[in-house]
Amino acid sequence: MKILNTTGAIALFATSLLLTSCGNDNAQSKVDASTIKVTGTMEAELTSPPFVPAPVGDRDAKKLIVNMEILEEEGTMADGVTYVYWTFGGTVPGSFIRTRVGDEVEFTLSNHPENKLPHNIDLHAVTGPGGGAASSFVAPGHSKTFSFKTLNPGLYVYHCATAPVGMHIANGMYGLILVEPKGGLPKVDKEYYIMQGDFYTKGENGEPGLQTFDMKKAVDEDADYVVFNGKVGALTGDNAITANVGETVRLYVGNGGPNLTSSFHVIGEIFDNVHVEGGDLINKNVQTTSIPAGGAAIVEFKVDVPGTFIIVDHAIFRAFNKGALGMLKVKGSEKANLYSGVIQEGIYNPEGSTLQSMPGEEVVETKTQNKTLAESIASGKLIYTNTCFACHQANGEGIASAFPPLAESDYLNADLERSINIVLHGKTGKITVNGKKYNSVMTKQTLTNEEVADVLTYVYNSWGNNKTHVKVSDVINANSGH
Ligand code: HEC
Ligand SMILES: [Cu+2]
Repeated sequence: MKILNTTGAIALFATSLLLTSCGNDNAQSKVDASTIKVTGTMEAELTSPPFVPAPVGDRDAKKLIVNMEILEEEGTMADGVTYVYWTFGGTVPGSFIRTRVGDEVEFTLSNHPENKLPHNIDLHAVTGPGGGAASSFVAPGHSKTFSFKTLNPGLYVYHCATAPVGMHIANGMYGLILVEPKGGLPKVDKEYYIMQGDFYTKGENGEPGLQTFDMKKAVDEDADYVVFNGKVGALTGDNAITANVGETVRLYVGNGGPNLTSSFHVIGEIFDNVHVEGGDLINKNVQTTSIPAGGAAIVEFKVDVPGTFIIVDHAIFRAFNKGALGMLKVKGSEKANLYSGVIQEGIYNPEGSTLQSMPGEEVVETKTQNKTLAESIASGKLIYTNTCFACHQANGEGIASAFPPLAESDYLNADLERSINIVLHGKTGKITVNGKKYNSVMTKQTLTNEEVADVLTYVYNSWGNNKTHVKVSDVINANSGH
């Protein structure tokens, strides 16, 4: 006990020393950076999300040429929903820029001749008026060049700052610029680029067709979509980011806003390190990190077990109802000592196996066999709301690229036995529903045969499906392979 205490005290003391010396270093490196000499010129590699350019490593500070093109173009917001995005480099978020401290960045911003509006760029990594905005205002068919020296290491947001600023940001005009310290950030196995943004459309979430920007909703901060990397499903299914068991993953996470703060979280992972607000302060063992609009964070964690890890804004309705949901797929062998999976499954029934009630209360007789269609549907609806709703959504519409629809599902209607088995045993692997591919995981649902019959009866008798009345005997037969 005593020994432990002493160690703790030494550790504390050492940490405080470290912190103090770090603080000094920072003050120093800030002063130093302006005097760092550049040697040679190189063109910056720019990448589209979720990818980032190669690390700077131990290269010297250079004159770094960045050529960024602004494009206004129609893209997909969600299944059946399109939107005219304004972009830096053709993607939302814009191209990732990677520099090191002391670089002299020569930045050329070109506004494509087919664009309709003037734009500019404010880089939070710039020390200078408007972060460059004042020198980069550019009309369609023109380009502007300005240069700046990177003085502070960190992860910074850039965005358009042309009036109405909120509207330019809301249409997707933001991205990240990383300024690595001298010698670069520590090496990791996988690095990815994720940026959250909120979108405001004339139609409600999911309303099909080309949607235009809604200024009133934007002012009211009443977002229709909250997404990672510009659209629903940018990081799910086949677009998921990947890693292997044992690897260290570093995520450069930004938040373009325009309005909402992100409660960034990866379900089933703990961030070993978070560079808080993208700066030098490192917090350890973090569950959820807060990323303000116009801010960023670097999160790092080692992936220890295989599986699909869901990336969310933990303001959770945004994840399941507005699109802020991504996936990290980790491959490798199971580590039962770290995570067992289900060891045993049993029935938990604290009231005993028969239905009980308080004295004086009338015992409602539950009919277990030979329910009418209407009774099955009514009980199935309750089960659906408690069990299936979170993924397949209120009207069986599902979530693009993540959860297939049950409404007018060709897959569901084609094969009753297969559907029963999916509900009984779960489902993983590639399937195609109404022409769209899914490759995800439906967990096993813990339901009685009767509940399976009822919930499927409800599903089959809703949303344009084929009106099958599923009986308990169908469930028993399907389960035994008949
Ligand atoms: C945790 C999320 C989740 C829950 C809860 C869930 N499902 Fe699914 N479901 C999925 C996913 C994901 C797939 C696709 C699996 C794949 O890609 O292989 C799927 C596939 C299906 C399919 C076949 C594909 C289709 O669209 O017709 C049916 C039928 C289905 N689920 C019914 C249900 C029912 C009924 C419930 C409630 C008892 C339910 N699911 C609960 C996620 C879920
Ligand atoms: Cu703009």
